[in-house]
Amino acid sequence: MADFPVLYSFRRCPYAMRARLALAYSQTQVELREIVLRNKPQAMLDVSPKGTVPVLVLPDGRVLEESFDIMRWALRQNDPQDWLLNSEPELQWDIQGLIQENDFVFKQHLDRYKYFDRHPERPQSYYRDECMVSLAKLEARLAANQGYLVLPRMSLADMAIVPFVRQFAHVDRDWFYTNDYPHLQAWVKGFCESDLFKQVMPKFATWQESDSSLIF
Ligand SMILES: N[C@@H](CCC(=O)N[C@@H](CS)C(=O)NCC(=O)O)C(=O)O
Repeated sequence: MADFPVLYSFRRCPYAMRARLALAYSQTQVELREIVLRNKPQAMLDVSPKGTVPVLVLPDGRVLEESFDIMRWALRQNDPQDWLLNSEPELQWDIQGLIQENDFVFKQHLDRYKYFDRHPERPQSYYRDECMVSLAKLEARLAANQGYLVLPRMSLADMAIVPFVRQFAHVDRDWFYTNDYPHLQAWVKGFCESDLFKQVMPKFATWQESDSSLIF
């Protein structure tokens, strides 16, 4: 299947999810290889020894091994609603800043909140409060931009970050949907109910080296 890019992915991983969202939105077809993190295929490690998903292998042999790079690559192929904000270049730094905070600050706290039993030095509520520092900033942005993060319309930032906030919401749904963050709740709910989200979340069978291709 040399003509299609190959995407190594793990269904529930929020990084892989954001890559699949951008690929689906841009209508870029790929050969999807669903992996198990505990048993990564050698074919993936051969092209990307760091061993994280997502990884996108392009037909010309280039390897993209950061989810944000995969998103940007996909949107450069086709971006019908200008998620890249090419029409507002001064806001592109804003997107970068939001994603940096998400990936390097919020994600650390999210992991501790989700797997609090592995971090017994503090109660779970402490890790949740740490998450809320980042989430309060998102709530303010969503309130100011009619339900979106950067402009009153969808952008790359929304799609790159909402899979992580969904994960946060699902740690304790009752708490999330009864807290004082109505815009955050509506944003996550709208995402979970969207056709695009459903499109990237079917149950993929795990890829075996001998498998025929699954085009996504
Ligand atoms: N900076 C990477 C992070 C990707 C990442 O950490 N993915 C996790 C899964 S959610 C992973 O593959 N972890 C390796 C492992 O658990 O063995 C990106 O943006 O693609």
